[in-house]
Amino acid sequence: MKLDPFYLIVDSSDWIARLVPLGVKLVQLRIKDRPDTDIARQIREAKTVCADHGCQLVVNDYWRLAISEGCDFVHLGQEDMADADVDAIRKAGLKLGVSTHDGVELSTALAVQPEYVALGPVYPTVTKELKWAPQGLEKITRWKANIGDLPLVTIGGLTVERLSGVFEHGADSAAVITDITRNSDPEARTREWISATQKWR
Ligand code: TZP
Ligand code: MG
Repeated sequence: MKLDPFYLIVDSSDWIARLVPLGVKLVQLRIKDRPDTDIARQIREAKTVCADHGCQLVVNDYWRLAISEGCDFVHLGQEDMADADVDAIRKAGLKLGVSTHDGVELSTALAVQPEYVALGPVYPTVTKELKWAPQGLEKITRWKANIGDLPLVTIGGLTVERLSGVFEHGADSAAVITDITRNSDPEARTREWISATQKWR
């Protein structure tokens, strides 16, 4: 499968309603520590916006709700994978993306035949406390050599200015939180991402 080169990650359905209509084609709803009822409501809202705008919605962590709400793509970290019922996810027809940081995690990820593998953090990130040091650009090339045609998502500290670096090193898609959601003009920055990723689309 082919992934859009611009992978927006946000922490609410409000962000999705605000930015997806600008032309975002791949978005992850990544909400932490909210009651299931609230997550379910936000998934429904996000799903409607994404359907209206031809955008692929990926639900982070909450795979049971993703199934019950009729979504078609989930993203899981390594810890989530340990708890998740991958067979149930597959039986429900959902696609799966998995985070990786080292070779062992890559093997774990490849064992479930995911639709993409994510590698990060490429650069330092303020979004998440990670035990992993920044991975650097060369590791992108190694990861891509390992996974072949499987799409490689890169994440962590990415900005418009850093896009050429990740794509030239083998990334298929660049995921972003901070450079957009903490920008003084998130709409304008989203448009910059869309146009900057055009040549890898
Ligand atoms: N996993 C590795 S880095 C990261 C996640 C979820 C956050 C990346 O976000 P940002 O804000 O674009 O650095
Ligand atoms: Mg997770």
